Amino acid sequence: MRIDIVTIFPEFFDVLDISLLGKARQSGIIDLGVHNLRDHTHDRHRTVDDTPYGGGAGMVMKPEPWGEALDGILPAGPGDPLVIFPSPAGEVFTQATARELAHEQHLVFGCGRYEGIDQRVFDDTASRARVRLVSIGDYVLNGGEVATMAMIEAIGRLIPGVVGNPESLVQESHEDGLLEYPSYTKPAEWRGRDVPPVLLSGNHGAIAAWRREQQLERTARVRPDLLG
Ligand code: 6GU
Repeated sequence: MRIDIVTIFPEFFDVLDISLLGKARQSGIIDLGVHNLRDHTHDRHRTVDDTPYGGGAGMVMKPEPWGEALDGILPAGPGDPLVIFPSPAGEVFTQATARELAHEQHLVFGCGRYEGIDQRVFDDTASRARVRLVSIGDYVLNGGEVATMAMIEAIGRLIPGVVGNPESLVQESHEDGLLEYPSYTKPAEWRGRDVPPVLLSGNHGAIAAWRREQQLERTARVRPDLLG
């Protein structure tokens, strides 16, 4: 998968060199390009924002640097790109979104800052590529960078070959619509706390039933909204 990111904080994405995603990049499963929006400005101050037409608080990101940056990225990648603009005004990103996006060949993330990006950037981009505005939850961040990082991690680990053991993907929170069951490892007793005896029983049917029960109990207690 090819991933391009447009941002005024390219250093933010240096951490994608490490961990599982870093390995996926080294092995060529993920091909990442990080682009500084300010490289597409042509004034002495490298200006990316201006005051809003119609007045109001804050600044709006100017369309020209965005247009030039995306002009360079969209035709260069493979096939039919999907452009994601992280935005608290977007559709909410879930595990289902991550699964869907893991099949894409070329994702482009446009990280806005300040009060937003000139609307014409979305409209112009939508005239030559698929565009989605995506939020990572009901709270406000200062910009799209942290949201992009979260989405790339959630999507990247679903790409075949990124997570070593594919079994570990199906056994976790949200994959079956429930929260994960509690996990234990050695020692069998620690600070006076025992591992639930069923897990030491060797009875695989009983273990599976106990884990399911734990998932249901935990989901009902913490996230009743998931049970519908
Ligand atoms: Cl994608 N962007 C910003 N700025 N804030 C958010 C968000 C995205 N998702 C939740 N809050």
